[in-house]
Amino acid sequence: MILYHHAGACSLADHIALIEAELPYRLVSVDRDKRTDDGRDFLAINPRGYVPALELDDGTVLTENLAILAYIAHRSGRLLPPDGITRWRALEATSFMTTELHGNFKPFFYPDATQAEKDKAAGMLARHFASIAGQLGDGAFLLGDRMTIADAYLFVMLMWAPKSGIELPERLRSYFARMKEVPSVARALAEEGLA
Ligand SMILES: N[C@@H](CCC(=O)N[C@@H](CS)C(=O)NCC(=O)O)C(=O)O
Repeated sequence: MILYHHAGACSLADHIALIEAELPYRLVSVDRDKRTDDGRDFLAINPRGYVPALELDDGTVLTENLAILAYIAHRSGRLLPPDGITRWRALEATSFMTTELHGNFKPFFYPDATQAEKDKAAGMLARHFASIAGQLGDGAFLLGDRMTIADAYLFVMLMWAPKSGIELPERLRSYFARMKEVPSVARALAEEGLA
């Protein structure tokens, strides 16, 4: 499989998940001009122009973080329990993060965003991070003792927060420090030149 990605972008979640799932993959990097590092037009691969995109071995291209993460879990039998409430909580948390967290980071990425837009987004992000912090229990991961797709995504959101001036609750700061030491996370960071 090929993961089309950009270093430090939300595609890092899928990269972490592929490593954790022990699925074979190759990384192809996409630049801001939508060119791949092997010289192709990324818009011909994903006309929406977003990373991540996952090219399956038969050439099918899957897009959208939630779908790609769920696919990785399905293919590997890891990162999502087969049934039980934790499976649905993991999908719930990942959906919340792809929409409410990721969506509210957008003003920090757009150079033409106003300070008022950034302030509003920062307030929403602080509320949403507090709500996620409230979900953390005693386990090492968001939903207990086993890593799920929600952890891969949460890690990226937490990595973005300080760069956007968002102060995180202490519980999320220690969660982030723990996650950085998880071998799949450390390897993904190293492969993206972020270690
Ligand atoms: N709805 C998409 C959003 C993906 C997305 O926003 N990707 C960003 C990187 S984190 C991107 O490729 N941005 C490029 C652009 O806006 O042109 C998903 O959840 O996969």
